[in-house]
Amino acid sequence: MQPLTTTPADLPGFAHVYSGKVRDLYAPLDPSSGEPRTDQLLLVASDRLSAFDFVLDSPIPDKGAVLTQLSLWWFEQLADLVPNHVVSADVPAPVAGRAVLVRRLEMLPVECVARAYLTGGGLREYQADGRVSGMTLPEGLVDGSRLPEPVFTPSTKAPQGEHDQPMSYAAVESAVGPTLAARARDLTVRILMRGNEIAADRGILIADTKVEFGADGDDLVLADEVLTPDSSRFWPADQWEPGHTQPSFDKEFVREWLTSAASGWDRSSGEAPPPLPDEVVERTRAKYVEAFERLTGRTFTT
Ligand code: Q0Z
Repeated sequence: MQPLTTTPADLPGFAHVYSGKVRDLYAPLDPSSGEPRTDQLLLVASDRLSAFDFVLDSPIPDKGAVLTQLSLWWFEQLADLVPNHVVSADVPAPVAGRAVLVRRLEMLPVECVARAYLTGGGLREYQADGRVSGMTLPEGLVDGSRLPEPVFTPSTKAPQGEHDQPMSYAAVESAVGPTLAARARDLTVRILMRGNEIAADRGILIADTKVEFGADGDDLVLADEVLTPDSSRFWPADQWEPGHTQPSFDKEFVREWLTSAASGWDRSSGEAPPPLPDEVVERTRAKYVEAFERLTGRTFTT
């Protein structure tokens, strides 16, 4: 396993429980017993950046705060569609702005993905047999095509380091039951549609998104992060041109530099990528801030 480039913070009053590629999870400690609470979690977004399946050595300053603030804003925009897991954004000083205290939920064992445009794994399925997640799509679609309507393309939750596998809708029904499966599908699609309605005016296309739900009896609660560049593909609307890979709104400078001769890195070598030049770090930070400011209409401040 690669070492994490920004180490999870030591947070008094919290026990570190888990770290993903770019985020860290803590349990609040009960002040009386000192035991971890089982009803809440602290979700901390780090400044780590992943590219080409590697966590890079160069953190992107403020990335965790920008994504946390964007996710909190989206939860508000979506509040009439779905309740969410947020308890409070009042968090310890060392993680101020980039952490959220949340309700600990029984998570559905499914990555809920919706696609409005065809690319990535969905495109590969379509090229194989004209279908995505068992649904037949029109002929003639290419990388970046807008779909006639957004589709639900669930996947399995793969263990860390492995890739999620596409899952049929029937498999989701078997895993969570038909009622929750239908609710997860409808909500995932509506979240992406609402996201694109809002983003359309602001120069960003949201090609696809992955959301996570917790169950509260027969009701679903939106958890984790939502409609961020880490959970979704953001594309610059003015550069959208079906027929080739679209530039990423946030990671384009990183990908361009890492695959250029200047980086000296050979993607096929299996070696870790080198640290990013300061200019690439700064331009990438500016893209995250730009996404936040365009979408929310607010100024990003730390
Ligand atoms: C989210 C993740 C990581 C951050 C578990 N409300 C919830 N209840 C129960 N579990 C979760 C949540 Cl959000 C949960 N993740 C993904 C991993 C840092 C988020 F290391 N895992």
